[in-house]
Amino acid sequence: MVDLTVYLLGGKDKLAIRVGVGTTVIATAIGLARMPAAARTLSVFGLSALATGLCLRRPPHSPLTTATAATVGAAAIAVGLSHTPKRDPGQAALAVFGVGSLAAARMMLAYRRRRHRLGTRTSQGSDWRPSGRTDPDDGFDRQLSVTPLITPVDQFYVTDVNMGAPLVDVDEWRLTITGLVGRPQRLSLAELAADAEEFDAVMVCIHNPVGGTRVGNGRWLGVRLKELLERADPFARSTTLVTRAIDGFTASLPLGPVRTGTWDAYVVIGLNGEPLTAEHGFPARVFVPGIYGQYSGAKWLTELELIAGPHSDYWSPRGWPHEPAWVQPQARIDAAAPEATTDRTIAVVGVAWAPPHGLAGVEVRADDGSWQSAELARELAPSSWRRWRARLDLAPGTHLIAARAIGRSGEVQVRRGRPPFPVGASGWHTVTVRVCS
Ligand SMILES: Nc1nc2c(c(=O)[nH]1)N[C@H]1C(S)=C(S)[C@@H](COP(=O)(O)O)O[C@H]1N2
Ligand SMILES: [Mo]
Repeated sequence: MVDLTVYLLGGKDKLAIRVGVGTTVIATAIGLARMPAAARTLSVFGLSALATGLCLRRPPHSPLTTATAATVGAAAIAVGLSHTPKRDPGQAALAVFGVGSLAAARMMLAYRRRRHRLGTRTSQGSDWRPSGRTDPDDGFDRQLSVTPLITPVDQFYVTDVNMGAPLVDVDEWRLTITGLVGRPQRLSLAELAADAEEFDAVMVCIHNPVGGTRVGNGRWLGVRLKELLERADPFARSTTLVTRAIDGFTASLPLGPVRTGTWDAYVVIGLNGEPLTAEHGFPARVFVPGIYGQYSGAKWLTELELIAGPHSDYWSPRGWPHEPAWVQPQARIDAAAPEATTDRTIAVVGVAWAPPHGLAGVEVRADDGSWQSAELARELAPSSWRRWRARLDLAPGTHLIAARAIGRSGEVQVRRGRPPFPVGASGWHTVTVRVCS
């Protein structure tokens, strides 16, 4: 179902859900209008109470949602009370007043959190700003600006289980390291920022179809998990690191490779020279370059817990394998068009990635022709994507162009197509071009 939705909607999933909810509300309203009056009152009351409860639940969302929820809730209670047989106007007023003040308090809290989110100040009151450049040079010129080397934050895909990003009050927020540790930690954003370093890496959603856009190349600012965990002095018997987020999402990683640094794992606090945005997990998230986002990228992080034995994560009861899935080498074609000079020469450009060890090469071919090496732009980091370009001289007619990536460990992107479930999509990305005679 999810694969099909992603395939049909691309990055518009949240919009589609909103439209779906809107349609359901209208359909429900029509249905209610045709019900007998008594049943209608009861249903309106029940549904409104349900909607209000859902809107007011944690994690906190926007003040607008809260205000709407409160209004609907108060109206529902008023309607409910005015239809009770022995109605007492005093009681009704009291109930509406009660709901109103609860909602007002809740709304003020949401406003406060929003204010904190918009400010980028840490609890120490000092501004911090990642130092690195965000427009690195890979040697390819603007001609390749079809796909920026570093994905701008507003173009970076967003995938999570929430309709809106949770808002976090950074003054109150702490990252705790708990469980089987000798020295539990409570770290503020400023404390994390003190030890953060920048790194370039591609983040991929396991739902990304071949050629899809649920992948972004970021310049991240993060603290190595290896160092954070050392501060907490983990007990020898701890085997699993559970990462927990404010929305109830969890992802666990085997502790061994994270502790030794075999896996390059980070607690990330910045993206592209700025603090994380709410959508991308402000104030902090986990990221292990090379492992798909759902297994390694908990946003709105609150806790790192060390335990002995396995842990059932957010995705486990939903049928996904327990083991973290690794991103396979993949090449994406972003444009294939005749060069300005001759119509027979097709310029093919794209990006390719093979985190965490890096790309060895990208190859392209037309139809069943032989593979030809593409020119690779300079590598920012092994986990970063690389832009590539190739030229194909083609006879007039329609051609199918394919690209494949080859990883440093020798693995070649395979032809056999596979849907994203359960370990990520595979297959070659292909595009069709027409060469005029
Ligand atoms: N707290 C939380 N973290 C989460 C998720 C989520 O639903 N909740 N989704 C994960 C998934 S499936 C992916 S692919 C990445 C996406 O990160 P992005 O939205 O910043 O691109 O976040 C991961 N982290
Ligand atoms: Mo994902």
